[in-house]
Amino acid sequence: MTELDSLVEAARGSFAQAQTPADLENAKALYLGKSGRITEMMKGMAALSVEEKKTFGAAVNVAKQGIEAALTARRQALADAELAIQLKAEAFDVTLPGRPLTQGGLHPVSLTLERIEQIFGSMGFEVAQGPEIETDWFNFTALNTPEDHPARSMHDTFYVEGGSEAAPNLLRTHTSPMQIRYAVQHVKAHRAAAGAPSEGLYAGEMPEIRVIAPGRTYRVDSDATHSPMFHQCEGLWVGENVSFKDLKFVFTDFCRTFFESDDLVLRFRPSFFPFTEPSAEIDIQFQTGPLAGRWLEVAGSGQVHPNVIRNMGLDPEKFIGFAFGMGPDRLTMLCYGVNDLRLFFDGDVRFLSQFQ
Ligand code: 2NL
Repeated sequence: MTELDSLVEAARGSFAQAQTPADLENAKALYLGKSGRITEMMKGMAALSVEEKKTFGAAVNVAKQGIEAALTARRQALADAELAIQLKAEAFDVTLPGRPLTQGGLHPVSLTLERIEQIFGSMGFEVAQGPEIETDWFNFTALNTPEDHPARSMHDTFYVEGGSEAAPNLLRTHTSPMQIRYAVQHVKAHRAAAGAPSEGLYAGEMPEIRVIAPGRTYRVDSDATHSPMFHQCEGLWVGENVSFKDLKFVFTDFCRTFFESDDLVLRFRPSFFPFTEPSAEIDIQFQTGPLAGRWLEVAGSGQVHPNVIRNMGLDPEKFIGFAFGMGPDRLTMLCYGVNDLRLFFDGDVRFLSQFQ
């Protein structure tokens, strides 16, 4: 073996020992670098004769190409090994079962609202929805609420920008304003259809107003049983001959269907609301089950105040009716035995998923 052959062998050997690209580049420097063995040999050729240069130069070139080939091969081998390690680290098992998609569902309060709408819908009530930012007129004044009523204070109501001092805007404190809007529209449409003048109180023919207004409402109040945002569903039935008897029938039927309890009984307890006269709280009592025997307050109600009938554009000598208001959040708590209202609005999936 010539000296050049053993040099190529030695280079191959040290390249093979290099375990990283950096090791390999260091080993390369020993042979092909500025003062590497091959480079030194080429420099030394200056002293040789022309003939010697030819033969020795050719041999050195062959050796240099051999070393370069070994270097290239080792570089590739190290790169392949590195890629193999990386692929192994990033590998995933395509045979693993997929993660199941969790299916969402309606919020428990939405389920209650759907049930309320369905039951009253079956009794001929329309569902009216409208603005949550209201005017002072629709939220208070039209509902016969006096100027100095505590509900109108900054402590109890969220006032918002956009109105004037005389007619401020606010977040509605109940859904009654929507019933006023609905009634005014209803009266306008039917007096036009009857060819009656559009001014003054209406005392002509008109189909009955039968409507419920479900939705979000807002009051400055926050503890385990009060949330600054809560839900309400109000109902209104106005006609020429609608009485408390009808209210009792409709609401009894509603409660028995809603709570799926045919022997449930109702009690009307005298109360006061500015928009109704007379007014009553409605209590229910289950005869069986975990809540049996206790009176539970579920709604406020009453005969619509003549001033409110007037603000709908109707003549109170001709039209009469009843209204009620209930809290779907509280009804949902009763249905499922939930004791903290705030759970409904925390958005915790562990709680909400129990209602699917
Ligand atoms: C309650 C009390 C009530 C009404 C709401 C009403 C609506 C119109 C006219 C007259 Cl447009 N009244 N709504 C009447 C009585 C009671 O709610 O405690 N709600 C949770």
